[in-house]
Amino acid sequence: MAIHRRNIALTRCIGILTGSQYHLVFYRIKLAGAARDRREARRVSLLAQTNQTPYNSHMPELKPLVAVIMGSKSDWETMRRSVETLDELGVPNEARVLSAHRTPDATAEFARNGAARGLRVVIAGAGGAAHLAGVIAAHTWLPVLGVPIQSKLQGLDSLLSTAQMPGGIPVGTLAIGEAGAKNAALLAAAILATSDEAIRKKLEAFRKKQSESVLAAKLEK
Ligand code: RP5
Repeated sequence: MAIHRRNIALTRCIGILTGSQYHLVFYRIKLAGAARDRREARRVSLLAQTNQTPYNSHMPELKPLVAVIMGSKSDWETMRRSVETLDELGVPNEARVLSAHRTPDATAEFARNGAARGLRVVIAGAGGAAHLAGVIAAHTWLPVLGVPIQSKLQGLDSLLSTAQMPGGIPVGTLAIGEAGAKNAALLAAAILATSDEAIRKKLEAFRKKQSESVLAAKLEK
């Protein structure tokens, strides 16, 4: 309806234009169309960039609530703990490689669109100069959980780079390495569990099983 009204207004407007004004108006409309096409091509190419890893095919049948992002494919051995834990709790998730430094535009694009795509929590793992979680947090209101990857400096550089955010843009930072990746998934599930009963039940069952296995531990003499 709005488009129809705009077309009528445009036709009326064109009706009182001289020949050269008429061509100018259509030239401008053509330019706007070309700019729109360029924006769309750029959007598609950024998405293609983020879809290059095999990991994002995870649980494709459900809309992901949690995204597990990592700065490099070399982080996967750690970050797969997040995905495995989310899978165990039945939390729909996606995982992909995005780098704050090597793919800055695609990272910002992902962060800006995450909430509209239905994501509710982002887990970001990075090592060394680990700016990934902070950069994602800067572009979204979604809660961002940072996992410092074990690095050449034992992960201390990753921990400080992830945790030491300036006041105003928080990143919830977990432990270094695999424990952090696992706990990030548990914390993401706990955040979702405040409004999702099925996830809350899975989380409670996980805790119960964990307690039982600790109590059942037998020590060798
Ligand atoms: C970071 O640099 C990544 O998160 C990774 O932990 C680290 C090293 O990356 P690669 O050189 O192994 O790709 O951005």
